Amino acid sequence: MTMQIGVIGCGLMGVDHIRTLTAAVSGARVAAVCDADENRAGQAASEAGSARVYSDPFALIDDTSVDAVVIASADETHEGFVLACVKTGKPVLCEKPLATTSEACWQVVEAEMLGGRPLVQVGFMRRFDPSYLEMKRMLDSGQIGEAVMLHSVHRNADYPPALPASALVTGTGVHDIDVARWLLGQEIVSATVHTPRRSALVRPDFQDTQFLVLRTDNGVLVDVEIFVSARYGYDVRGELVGESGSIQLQPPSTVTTRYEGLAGQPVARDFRPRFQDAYRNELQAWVAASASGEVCGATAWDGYAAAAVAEACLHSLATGTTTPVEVGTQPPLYSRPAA
Ligand code: ISE
Repeated sequence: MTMQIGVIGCGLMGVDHIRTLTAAVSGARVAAVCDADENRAGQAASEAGSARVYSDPFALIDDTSVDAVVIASADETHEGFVLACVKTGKPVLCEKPLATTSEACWQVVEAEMLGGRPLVQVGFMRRFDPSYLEMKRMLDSGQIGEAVMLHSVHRNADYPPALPASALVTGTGVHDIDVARWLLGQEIVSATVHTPRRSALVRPDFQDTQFLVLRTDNGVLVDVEIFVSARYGYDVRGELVGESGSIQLQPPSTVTTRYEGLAGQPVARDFRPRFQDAYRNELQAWVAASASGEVCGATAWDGYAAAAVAEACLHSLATGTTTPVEVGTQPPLYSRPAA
């Protein structure tokens, strides 16, 4: 069976998902696309060969020939669209964040509990990235002993001007928060945000950079540098330190070039090349799971827990204090082997 997919939001990420679903994912076809900007939606539809074009996202969700939905619209629209998908019983892959507040994420968790089954996967694509998966595999093998610290660097060349200051944490740092929870298999219990002096080169309306220090329930310390005006390119790094060794992510380039007195590797402008494999693996796994009535990857609960930590970071940033995080107990609906 070929799953008929509807994609809501035809910006950078929506179009990237349409291309990947069309060219590199088996068992799926993009059947419908939706964007408030009909021109943009029309162009995105042509990336899929042919697809129905909607400007009303709820009409796409209600389209009975659409089996499953990808949401890649603006962060603040996610909650309403995800809830509509859950109500109609359709599997949904929602780009991160699941919603902009933990309260809104919790509405999704409650809707799934009411329906009796999870339908939501959150687009934390690093869980499908070969280098992060290898890091997790090695940690789980016990080779470096128990984890002690996790260092994370998350830099963007620049940032869309329309995004609010809070999105540095709720939309960017939230990836590192999810990686920490997934990799370590622990909940984060407190967050402290430190801020260095402001660079004169960054947007005046927000604090860039930020340094998050998170503590897990098992005492592991996680630090995350967020820097979204790094200019030179997109750069994600990570090192996990264990009791008897460490595991470091490697940049995905396979060659080093020597040219005009310099040796080096290219640094891409944005996240798409770095996480190309992760996005493809994520979409393929989602299509396969949805076709068999299952879910994989990050659940709505994971989306909720990550949002709760992000909120604690925002509170710490505003108050200068260490802020506790209390996510409670994962509902039994979500008990399954972690993906
Ligand atoms: C951006 O907002 C994203 O959505 C990407 O997933 C992430 O990799 C990037 O660093 C974020 O800033």
